[in-house]
Amino acid sequence: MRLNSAIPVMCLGAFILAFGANQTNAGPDKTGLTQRPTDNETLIKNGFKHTVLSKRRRALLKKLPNSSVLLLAAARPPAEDYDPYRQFPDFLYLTGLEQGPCYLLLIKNDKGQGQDILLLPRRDRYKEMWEGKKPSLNSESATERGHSSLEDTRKLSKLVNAALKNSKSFYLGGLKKKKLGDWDIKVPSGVSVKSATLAIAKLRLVKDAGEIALLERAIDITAAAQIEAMKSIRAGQYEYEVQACIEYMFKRYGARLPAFNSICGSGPKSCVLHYSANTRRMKKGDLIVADVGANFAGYCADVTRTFPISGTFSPRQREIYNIVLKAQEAGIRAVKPGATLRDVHRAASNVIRKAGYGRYFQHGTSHWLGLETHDTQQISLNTVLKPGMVLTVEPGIYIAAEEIGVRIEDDVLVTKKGCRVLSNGVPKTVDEIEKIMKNAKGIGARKVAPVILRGIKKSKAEPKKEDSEKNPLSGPTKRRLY
Ligand SMILES: [Mn+2]
Repeated sequence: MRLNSAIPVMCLGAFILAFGANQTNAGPDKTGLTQRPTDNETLIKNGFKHTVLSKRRRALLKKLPNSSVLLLAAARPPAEDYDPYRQFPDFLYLTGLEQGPCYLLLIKNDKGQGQDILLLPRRDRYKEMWEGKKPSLNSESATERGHSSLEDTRKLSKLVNAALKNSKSFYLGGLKKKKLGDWDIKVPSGVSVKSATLAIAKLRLVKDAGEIALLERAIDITAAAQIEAMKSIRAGQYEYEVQACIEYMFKRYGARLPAFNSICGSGPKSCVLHYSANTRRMKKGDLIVADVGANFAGYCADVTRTFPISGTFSPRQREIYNIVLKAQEAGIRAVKPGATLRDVHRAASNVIRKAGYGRYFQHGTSHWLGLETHDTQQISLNTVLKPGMVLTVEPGIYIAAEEIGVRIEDDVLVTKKGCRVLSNGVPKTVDEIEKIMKNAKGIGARKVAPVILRGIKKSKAEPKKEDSEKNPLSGPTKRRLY
């Protein structure tokens, strides 16, 4: 979504989904995905294998200096259990747990020997009644999870205070130094308190095979959603209907959440970089920037496509679109081991500048991608690219006076020889987009049974016919939903 300062943009994966009443027997499409993936659980299990998680913690311990302690807290549960819970990405990366309160305590003594302790709450039958069973001290095994030991969260201060007595450095993540008193943790003088986040961010930067598989699934689901949006969009719809179509597809394919607020900006809103109100009614002739991404098991896709509401680009829209596309292709060509995000940005922005639109490209071209949409802000843009890193390439041109905003974003994996575009299944050229939109009737363009909405009366406020292909009001009390 963000450029440079990080423009998050979401991209769609490209696959054509067999979808619809007459397609219940549809087989795999060309990307190999059937109507519903049956291997989501396997992918998640492989991505969060205990042996893999334990290896990550060992790598982190190795990076710590001798005589140090690292304490990482899980995200606290929300004040009300019906509010959403999102685990801190660092904690998820190292433990695979999606709950709090829990703590990870890594201790490295003066001889370089390490301890890897997980603190879990005891089983709480009352909470189970409301929230269901969750991993607890009673249900888990240290050996199975690959920890030196499991401890009760109530022992946190005792364990940390004892470890700090023999240490020189105290690394913290997920909780603040000034809050340590709340946990009865006393830092002895002579122990320096530091942040653990940079060391963990550096580990997270290079993805292993399980992580790449999870990212690919998030991206493929996003691709399906982008394609469905292209097939569904109509003049007269609101932007939030496009968003609904996209997010329905996320859930339909197993991604529980969007990775970030979906950006569906049409007409003048196509020029608002992080627009997420999505409340405008779309008109024939508008472009829409759909910058969206599914979060699959914690891993974030981020794919942007720009397409015309009517299904056909105007000559001017096509002209601007093709400059952005050329810039994006130049940016992708610059992704290879040894280069940096600055090189990628230079390659993309040179194309836009030479075309005379330099001042209309106001954001950076890339950000890292993984367990966060910006994965993470800790990692410098000067970092030298290595195989296994994943980044976005997303130049844009935004001409507010003409209501033309175009952004194209793909998710790219650095490989030994160069790179692989993970989101290349989503149509990207003008011809490909116009072809997929032609005569298409996606899930969001289908009629549903008329519903009774109280309070709606035919009035002068009724939209004029030219605003929409079809009049959405079929009577004084009935609104036909597309
Ligand atoms: Mn992005």
